[in-house]
Amino acid sequence: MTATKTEMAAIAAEITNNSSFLITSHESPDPDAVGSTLALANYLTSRGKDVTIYLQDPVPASCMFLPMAKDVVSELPDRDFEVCFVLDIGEFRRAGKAITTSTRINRFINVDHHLGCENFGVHNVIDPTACATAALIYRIIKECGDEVDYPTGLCIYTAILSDTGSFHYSNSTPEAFAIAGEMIGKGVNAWNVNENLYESEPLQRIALLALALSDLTISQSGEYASVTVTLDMYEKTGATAEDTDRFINYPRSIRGVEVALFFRQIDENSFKIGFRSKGKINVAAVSASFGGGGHHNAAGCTINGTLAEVKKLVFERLEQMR
Ligand SMILES: [Mn+2]
Repeated sequence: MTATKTEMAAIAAEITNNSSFLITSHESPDPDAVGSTLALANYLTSRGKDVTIYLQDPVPASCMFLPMAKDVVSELPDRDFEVCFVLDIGEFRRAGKAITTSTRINRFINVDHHLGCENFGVHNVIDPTACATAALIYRIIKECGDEVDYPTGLCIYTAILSDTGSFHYSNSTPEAFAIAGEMIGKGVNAWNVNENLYESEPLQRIALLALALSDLTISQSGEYASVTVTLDMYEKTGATAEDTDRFINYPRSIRGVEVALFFRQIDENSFKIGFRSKGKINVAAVSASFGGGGHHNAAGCTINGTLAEVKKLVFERLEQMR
């Protein structure tokens, strides 16, 4: 923790001593990526700093209500940057080539809560016990001796709400609740955030969900359950792969199910398979047996074949690995 403390002080000094900053996060940004990026952007702007916010992929529609979301650029401006904050990245390569191969960025500051993130920054704050990267942004603001204002707080609250699964996951730490509580005290409206994140679904997503659930499959043991999205379903509904986020939570939510599966067709003869475990079964081992990767509770792989072949293969492997 001492090293982290020193790093926090060094980051506070970098903020004080520089006037312009680049802030970025990972590909396909989730609400913590967007929320932590915009929280820092709002904070630095409130201190009169010149801020460039770069994300290689678009901000999801559900996050467009966040302050400064419209200021995010998808192309790096033609200029030099002294300091680039890289947030919630997991692995440096996920920052994208424009960032990782840039000759115009002097130094990186790495702020993350992913276990095993490499120390690519001149300063690195990596705390896997943090509920969200946005909690680390909160700590940085406090380290600078400042209070979090409403716009910054709205970004932090949203990021924490999302990364904790609305305070359902085991990373719903005392700090997560404490920061969230403080932000509500600053005027953040919990219903308004929920409405933006979870009650503003595009119609085509729900139409796709209906089709995905129509292929709900449960193993004989009742421990494994899957849903499926095929190319045909996209065509029927006008939805895209982006609309499939959290579909896997439905089979997981069934009583007795230990592992949920999501079969998502990517071309004529291949499927991406997502695995979510409730904890008893290590799905990283299952996905690795198909050449994939992941963690104990969340993993994925790609398998070639027809839907029937791929489903049979995966369900049989799960039964074998019990
Ligand atoms: Mn995160």
